[in-house]
Amino acid sequence: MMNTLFRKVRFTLLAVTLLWLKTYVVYKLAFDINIENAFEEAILLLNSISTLLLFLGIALLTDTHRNGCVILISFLLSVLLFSNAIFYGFFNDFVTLPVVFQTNNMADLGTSIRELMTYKTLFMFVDLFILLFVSRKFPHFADVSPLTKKEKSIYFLGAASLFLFHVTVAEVYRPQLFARSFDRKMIVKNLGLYTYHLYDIVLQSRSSAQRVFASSNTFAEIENYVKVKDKGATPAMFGVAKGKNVILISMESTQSFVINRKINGEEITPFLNSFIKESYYFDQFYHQTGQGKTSDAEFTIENSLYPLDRGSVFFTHFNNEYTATPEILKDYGYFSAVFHSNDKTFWNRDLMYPSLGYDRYYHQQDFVGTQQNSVGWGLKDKDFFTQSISYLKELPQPFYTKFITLTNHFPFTIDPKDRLIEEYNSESEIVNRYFPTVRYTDEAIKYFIQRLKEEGLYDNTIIVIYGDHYGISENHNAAMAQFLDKNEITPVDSMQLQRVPLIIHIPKQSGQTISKVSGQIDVKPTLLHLLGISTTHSTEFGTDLFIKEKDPLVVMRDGSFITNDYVYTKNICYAKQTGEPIEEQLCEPYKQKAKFELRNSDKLIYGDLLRFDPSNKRNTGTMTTILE
Ligand code: GP9
Ligand code: MN
Repeated sequence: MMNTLFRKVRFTLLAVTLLWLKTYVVYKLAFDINIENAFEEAILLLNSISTLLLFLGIALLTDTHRNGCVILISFLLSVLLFSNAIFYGFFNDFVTLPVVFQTNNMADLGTSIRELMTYKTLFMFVDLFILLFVSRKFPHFADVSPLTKKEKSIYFLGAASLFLFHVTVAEVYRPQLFARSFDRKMIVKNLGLYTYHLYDIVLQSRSSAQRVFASSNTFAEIENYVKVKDKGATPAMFGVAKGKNVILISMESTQSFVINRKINGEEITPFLNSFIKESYYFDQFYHQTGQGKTSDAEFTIENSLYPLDRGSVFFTHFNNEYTATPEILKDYGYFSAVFHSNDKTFWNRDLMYPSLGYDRYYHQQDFVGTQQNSVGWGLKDKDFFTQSISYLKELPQPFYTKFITLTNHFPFTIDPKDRLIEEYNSESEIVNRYFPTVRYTDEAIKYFIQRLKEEGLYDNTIIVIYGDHYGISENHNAAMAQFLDKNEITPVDSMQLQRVPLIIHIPKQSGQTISKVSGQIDVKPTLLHLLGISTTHSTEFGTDLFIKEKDPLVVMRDGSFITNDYVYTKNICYAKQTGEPIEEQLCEPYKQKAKFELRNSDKLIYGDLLRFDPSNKRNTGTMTTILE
């Protein structure tokens, strides 16, 4: 009987084998999965077999068109694999369901995706041609006679047992695998890409249910947690910028390693280097973004909450109730606006900004874009600032405004005539091109500040400049090691590379460099305090940057963290000074705290709990207004 069964399923098994091998090759070529020993390599090699047997087994349930069905399922799974490879090349991460629904972002990703398309992409579909060929030329091999009930049971019981066996081995080897949904690399490495996607579907349904079951009690619990955090302000700084205008500048993909550095003898950020000298500069400030990139930075900076571990909050929870900075400032007579020259729907901004309390969003349609003044996804930064200024000077004051730059975006292309410094010389084209685009944005900001002075806005405006997230991913470690003059980029170096500049310029203050370990989550309370607004009764996870903290902790979205003495990343505790691994126990208390922080912030978002905040008198329920 086994013989007849084999004859009936061998075409399906051929498809499984081809896809299995292809998946492994993609694991090795497209994803950066860290393998520590032969056992891990074996897990990686075998992890997709059982799910592929189950998925492709669906074809065995049909008798007519069975081979077509096998090829169709292979094709769909190949598309999934292929999308992950492309997405990974760009975001260094795997696709999640919320990301798939961000399709209106995908159109704009065109230029970046083309950059990632190489000959490798062709190879992605080679197995399908083999299957087509076999089914046509060797109909005898591709036998489609129906399986008996018993045969079906044997096939599926076999595949399901293999699946259970695999999940058990993975869970024993790496306990709490399912509890760490934010660690996608870990899940793919141990359970395989296809099981990961099944799990992602489970997560999605669970998070949708959370809002329905959330209650004001959960909010009270979280509020109690947040209350015991340090809500204080430094008396010397509280209210120093009371009533002043606010300008936030989001610098695309700008990391701290460019500050005060030169290539080929030339400064990369000459303007910022000098501006820092007359501002408060935070040189141990980290981005905390996840898959939502720029939008996550915006979210964290204006809400003092963590972004989510999957997707962008701008997409998944734009309808929630928030108490963001623009909304709070409304009560103090501020008018708020955002300036960004990309399509208004990118990152779902047109729907999210009203929920954050913004009065106006100046987007692509408000700017005049031509071939000459645009690059990549929108206006060149300098033209963006030029055109924005004419709107800005007409705004009612005091205003709270945010300017999102764009030129320094992957793949870092620039008009040769805008190139103020030479490219770098390393094996990575991306790293080489990065420096001239950063240099360009630096010049654009210099020009903007100059224009603010000319318009008489500079002296009554507080200016906050921040880097949104990394621009150079770990895929370019070799070039980065060359740039930083190191033998290699260690895990601790990688974490240190997550520092982004934060500059706060307060009129008539000379500022200073502050080396407190801090993150984007700390910006909201800091800014409110500078404007003389207390945060005692609002729900923030961050701490005022001007407060001296004994033991500061910055938590990254993937659960890793940094303190004064330790760096915890990829499940290993390191001494920050030496970069050497140390006893896990030293990181343990922080690890618990980090987990607790993320869990509480997530609960708040998934449950839409700020709707229960009694101090949130602006509670308006569901947001329906769309800003034009
Ligand atoms: C797009 C801009 C860049 O509007 O904010 O987005 P990113 O890809 O950096 O998140
Ligand atoms: Mn960005």
